[in-house]
Amino acid sequence: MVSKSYKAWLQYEKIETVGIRNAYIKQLGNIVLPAEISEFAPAIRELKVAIRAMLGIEPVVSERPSNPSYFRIAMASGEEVEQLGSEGYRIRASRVDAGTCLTLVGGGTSGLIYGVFHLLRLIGANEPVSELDICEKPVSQLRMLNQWDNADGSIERGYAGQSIFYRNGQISERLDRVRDYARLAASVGINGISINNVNVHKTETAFITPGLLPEVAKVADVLRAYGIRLYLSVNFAAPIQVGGLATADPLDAAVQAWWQETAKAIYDYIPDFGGFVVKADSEHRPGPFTYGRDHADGANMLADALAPFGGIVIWRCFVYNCMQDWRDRTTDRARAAYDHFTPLDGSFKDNVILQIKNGPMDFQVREPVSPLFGAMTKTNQMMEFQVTQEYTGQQRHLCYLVPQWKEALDFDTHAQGEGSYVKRVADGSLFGAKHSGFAAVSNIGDDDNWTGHTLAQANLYGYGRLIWNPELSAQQIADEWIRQTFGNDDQVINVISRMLMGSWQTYENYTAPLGVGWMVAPNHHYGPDVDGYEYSRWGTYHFADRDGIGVDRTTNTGTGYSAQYHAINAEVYGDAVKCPDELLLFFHHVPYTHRLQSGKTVIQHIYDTHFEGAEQADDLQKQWFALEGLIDSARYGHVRERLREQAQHAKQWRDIINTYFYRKSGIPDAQGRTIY
Ligand code: GCW
Repeated sequence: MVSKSYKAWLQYEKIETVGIRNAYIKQLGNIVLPAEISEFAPAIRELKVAIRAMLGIEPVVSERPSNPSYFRIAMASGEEVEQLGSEGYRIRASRVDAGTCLTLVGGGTSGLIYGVFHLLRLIGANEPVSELDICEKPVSQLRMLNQWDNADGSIERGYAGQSIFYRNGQISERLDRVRDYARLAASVGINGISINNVNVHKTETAFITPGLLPEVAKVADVLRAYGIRLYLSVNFAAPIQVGGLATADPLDAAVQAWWQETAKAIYDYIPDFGGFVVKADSEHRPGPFTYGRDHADGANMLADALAPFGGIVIWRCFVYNCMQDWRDRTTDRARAAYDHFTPLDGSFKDNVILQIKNGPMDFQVREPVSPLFGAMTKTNQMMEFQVTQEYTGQQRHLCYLVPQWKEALDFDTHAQGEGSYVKRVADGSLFGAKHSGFAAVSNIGDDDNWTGHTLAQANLYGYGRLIWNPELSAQQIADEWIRQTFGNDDQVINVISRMLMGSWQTYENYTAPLGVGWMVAPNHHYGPDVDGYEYSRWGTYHFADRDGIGVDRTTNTGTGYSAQYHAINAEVYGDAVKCPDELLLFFHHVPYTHRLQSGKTVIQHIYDTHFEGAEQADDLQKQWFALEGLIDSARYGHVRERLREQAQHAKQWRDIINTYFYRKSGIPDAQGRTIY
């Protein structure tokens, strides 16, 4: 029996209200399908499964209508082919003789799949379909998930069990779970998955060799059925490690030839292979620097190998010095990606895309947008988000991240004057990029509910929906997800929606304040440790002492990072008076008595938000209690447990942070609350 947590947002609950159900039965009871579309195509199979479950009938499939009202499915023809593109679709209702014809036209097989899922979403929300007139296609081109899964079954930064792709050093023999993942992913428009960790270890380095390609190809087959292309993370030193060469120098002819042959072998097995994801010269991974070459040399060499087959190279910009000395006040990790990559603008091949993390550091609860967006006008770029909650509570805490991502996408870079939003870089329109889009580190594993915390399913869902169309609001996405996951009860929707929407702010309140970040325990990154990274080799500092806190990234007295933004933003960030409160300590080192725009001092803000955050976390539990009996007991009980842990852990955060800053600053809480 498949559990409700496993079904995630594809519940297909039976519609109990007879009137509503009958209206759907009338419209969808007869599926009219042209001979060119197989009844066994994933889109049609999905539709039938859902109709059976939600309407309790077996739909009649025929080539000509057999009912007065019917549901016609077709592939685009004529003008529509271009209008819709292969991923677009149209759903339209029109009057026919004695009834209504609902038509779904898919621009291609992917469009058909997306169209079916759209319609099912509407039915799940009990929306009427007899007046529909919808035309959709994705705003962004590449809509990827990055698995950080290892062949041994572990997942780097995974918080939901073991990998669904691998077991005991091998690609899983049973791929049903991968198929179900593909379904979930396709239902929100994902069209690419890189199936192995960007830190490519020994076994995975050999995925691109003929010995293992047949196994990889089986995964590709499963994904392909749902319109998803397979990508692999590759090891830049593969020519040495599996190719038997003495070097991996990108300008060496033998190395180039090796990658070309390798690409050819890959495409023999996987004709629609997406391409490579590369983490090079980053956190001890090999890369072109070893040979005195730059990142364009490295990326272009791989791009040349993939070009004949239409593949792309996704080159990550997470390159920084992770062994910084604390006495060196000029090296700034935040500056690194920009400093490394902007001089190379225009020198990358057109099948290279730079994958840039949303912020300049590393997926903290609050960071400014990476200044690389808007700084490279002649280079393909894509956004990298982290759906897995490495720094945002590791799926033990509730943290709905769509509002955070939205903020990044709505940021105005001013690269080409007002309105140069990050979302327009990511959709390729701002600089007319050939390739663009999104990637995100996935949050799933083999836990029954996929994501560890059942409510963390909303982040996976939300990621897909948001990048399909960045104009959707976080609220709208939350609402859709709740209806499909938990049904249409108003109270359930209101409560969960309120919980989700406030959860990012709540998490920020009781963790690192005012954009400073990094107050987590080193290595595993869970729980408070204010000085954990302050005294480690990783160069991620808050510089708190008895007088003040924050990192001076201004031009006059600091690292100069603020000047990596276009003038208007540089001016705001560079000025402690104008800088938005939530990012103050990211850009400035200030005394604890510095007054924020909110009117509070920095120290009082720290105390207030921490007391408030812990209360809000406690309140999340109480809100959830109201749902007892309104949702199934298994999911209710599981979430209740997670929220209980969160509430307790939030108190620990509160106390550790507050006592640290009280003892550092010597300034008491104006409200005299308990600080240890
Ligand atoms: O967020 C950090 C993680 C590493 C990760 C790295 C990266 C895959 O702590 O675990 O490595 O970023 O993005 O490459």
